[in-house]
Amino acid sequence: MKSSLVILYHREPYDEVVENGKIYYRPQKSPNGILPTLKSFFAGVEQGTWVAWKQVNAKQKKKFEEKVTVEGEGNYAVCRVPLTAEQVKQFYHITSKEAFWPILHSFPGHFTYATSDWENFKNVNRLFAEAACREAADDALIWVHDYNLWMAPQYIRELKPNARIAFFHHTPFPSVDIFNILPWREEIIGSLLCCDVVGFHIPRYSENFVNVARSLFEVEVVETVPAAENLTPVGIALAEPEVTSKLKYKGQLVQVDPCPVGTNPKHIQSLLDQPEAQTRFEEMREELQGRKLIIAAGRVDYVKGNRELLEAYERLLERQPDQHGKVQLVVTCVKAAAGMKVYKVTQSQIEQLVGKINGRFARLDWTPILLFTEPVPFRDLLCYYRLADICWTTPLRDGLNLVAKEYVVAHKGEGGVLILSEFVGAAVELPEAVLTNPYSLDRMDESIDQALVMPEAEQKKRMAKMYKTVTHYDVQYWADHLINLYKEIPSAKK
Ligand code: GDG
Repeated sequence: MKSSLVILYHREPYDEVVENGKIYYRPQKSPNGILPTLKSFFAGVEQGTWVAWKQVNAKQKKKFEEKVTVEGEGNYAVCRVPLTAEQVKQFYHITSKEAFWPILHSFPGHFTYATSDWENFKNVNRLFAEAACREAADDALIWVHDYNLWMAPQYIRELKPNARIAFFHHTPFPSVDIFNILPWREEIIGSLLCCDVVGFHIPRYSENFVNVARSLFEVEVVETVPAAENLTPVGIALAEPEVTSKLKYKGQLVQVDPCPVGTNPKHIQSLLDQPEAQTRFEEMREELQGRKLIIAAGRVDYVKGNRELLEAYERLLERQPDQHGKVQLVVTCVKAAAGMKVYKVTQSQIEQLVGKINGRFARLDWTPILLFTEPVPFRDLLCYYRLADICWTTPLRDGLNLVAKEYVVAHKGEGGVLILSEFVGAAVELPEAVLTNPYSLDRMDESIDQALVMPEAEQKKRMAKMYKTVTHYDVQYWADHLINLYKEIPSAKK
């Protein structure tokens, strides 16, 4: 049976477990982030397909062309696009991360052209498109995720002209001057304009996309939404005076849709309610010995602002010796996949800084920073959130930032302070956070000082508002919004 919904995402949606020499595809043990959300789209679908890549050696290639299903999740199959180590390195670690990632995050100084292999990138994208089209019904909805599959929509359109194609960008989308640095800009935007819907987290990114498209092609703006009506989906005027919602290119309509991803508050709450979580929470509270807990969670990435955060913490300990022994910073900074050359420097910078700060200020009874470089189990991370007086989130640029929303959910609107960089998508939805500018040392210092002394009543007031936002505009809201939007795409293209 052909699939009515095909999702293209670079990661596989299961845990691969080997027992007695046999491979089992099990539902993920610790599901968090975006994967469970995307899988939930298969709920009302008779047959769906998920397409991801799988690194294999040349001999294994044939074997991985078979589809697999996840135990207990029978209404969709997973197609693996078998890629060699060299293809993965070029497509994912080099072209995507050394050329596209810095541009998307407005770091042109980090952009590297020489190492990119555009032809390999296109070949990999073509393999994804071919796998999707093999499985898709003629008018299926094919939903492509993120910049490392930028060229897939064009190949899908060539292979299946009647398919309904949607694309979602998880990253920021930069301004014209930055995006147009990419030498392959026409091909990328040309491919995105083959979609029926192109989605972004916030209007600033969708407006940037529209401006880039207009700078390169004869694109007609068919519909705009003024600020006054731009109150959806997050209930506040999302920082743009006017938002373009429909474009026309070569006679085809392209819907441009900003809608930020949400978290799953029910899942988070159910994990926190488990007796094991309660026990863990109590253990952590005891270990903390009455200190104020500051949590900073995320991945190793220069865009995430870890260095700026650690330097601000060092300045805090210099400026306020009375805080010694009274604050505890916990940094979960999950290291990048091996072979990601681009993150090596950032990782060693973080480790050195933590070592330096601990070396300067530690006492027998107090280590100022606890750094985890391996992922902490999600339930433990939620306990840290719940216990933390402050969540310190200071990316220099970030598409949305789920950590900020997870922290708010874990606190159930009952106090705690979220310090949030102005340059993350979530800042637009959460103006009640203590907004900070990670490029300004003064602003970074002021915001941590403000958080440390914020009266409980004010904490509760701000948190209550943010809790209302994140629980209303949760992942279900995002899913319903997109499902309704996709239903409106005409099923047969002219
Ligand atoms: C991309 C965009 C956008 C963190 N430490 C641990 C851990 N985490 C989890 C958090 C959260 C996830 O990782 C991080 O999500 P973010 O949204 O903050 O960032 P990216 O991974 O960069 O995601 C981003 C997102 O896509 C969605 O569109 O928001 O802007 O860059 O869920 O909880 N999880 C566990 N242990 C850890 O130590 N288990």
